[in-house]
Amino acid sequence: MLTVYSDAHRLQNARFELVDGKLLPPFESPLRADRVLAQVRQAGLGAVLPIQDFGLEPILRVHDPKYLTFLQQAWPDWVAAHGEYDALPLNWAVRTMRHDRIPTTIDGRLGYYSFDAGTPITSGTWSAITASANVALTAQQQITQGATAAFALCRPPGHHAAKDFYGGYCFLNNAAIAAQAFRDAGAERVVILDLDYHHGNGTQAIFYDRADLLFISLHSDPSQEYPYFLGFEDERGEGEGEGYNYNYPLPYGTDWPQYQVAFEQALGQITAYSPDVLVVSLGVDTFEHDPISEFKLTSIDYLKMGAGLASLKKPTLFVMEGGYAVEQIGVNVVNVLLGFENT
Ligand code: SP5
Ligand code: ZN
Repeated sequence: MLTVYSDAHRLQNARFELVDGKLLPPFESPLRADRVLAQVRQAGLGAVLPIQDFGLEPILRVHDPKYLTFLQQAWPDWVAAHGEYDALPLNWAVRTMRHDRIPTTIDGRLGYYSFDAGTPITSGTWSAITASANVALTAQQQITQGATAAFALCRPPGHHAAKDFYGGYCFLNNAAIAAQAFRDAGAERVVILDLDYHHGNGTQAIFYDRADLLFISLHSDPSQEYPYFLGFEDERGEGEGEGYNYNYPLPYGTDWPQYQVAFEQALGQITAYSPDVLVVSLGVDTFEHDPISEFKLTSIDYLKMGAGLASLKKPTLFVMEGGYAVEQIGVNVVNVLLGFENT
């Protein structure tokens, strides 16, 4: 299987991450992608391709132009206001407050366009996130041109980012951008299966009213886990999209036998939908030793996950999302890909 990778991910390198009331060394660090790439090479998975630049057009098919302008300008605006510290929001428009006025100054704009304070904007964020989208688009193009599978080694991740807000380490929704690019290249039905530990709230929101994209997510129950405010079982899509959104919230402590029940149900739904192409939002923060998560999948379980995905026999684009156990992130991700290839 071919991998697409760009060194530009290193430009997203925050000094700290606000977590549990502390400013800690970031969980979402450049080391993650470095380790995955090293394992791709060590396992001899296949060629590693550089990115092509697709410009802003395919990104604008998913994201709001004003949001992109905000992202592009956020760092210089923040530095002019506060100096060279990582940019974080401090205010949000909850309930009774207004969403129809976009603030003009940087602190207000950070709050308007985000949903958490755990996602720092740095000097290199814009370069890193556009490169990450191009990683997904380059891999997408390989599949459109006939490859049966490809791995987009995206960093920063994307699935928490919606049309016009960021959060959860995500700014541009790489999987959604690639899925839309498949549609624009002629695919009629696309599935995004989100296997990250956290609900893919951004991806769900982007496609919620559409029947041309089936979104299925297996994740930790949002009643007790981030992102808290989306990802429940009763979210089934709206309008034309009704019946094309499925969530499988699972409890803390979920291990492979328990996970597998939901996973196989999802595979059945994907088969019934009969997509032209499958996009997998691949987070390995379901791992038993992940530092911020509560599932219990083992490294061997990821081989079974890959084999299950291969049984669908569809062109498959793997898009890297979360996973924070840096010692094992490479083995876990590559096990999914090897399990897929060797089935
Ligand atoms: C792409 C992705 O996986 N994003 C995840 C963002 C999660 N942000 C919230 C992290 C909160 C961690 N709290 C538990 C820390 C354990 N002490
Ligand atoms: Zn996650």
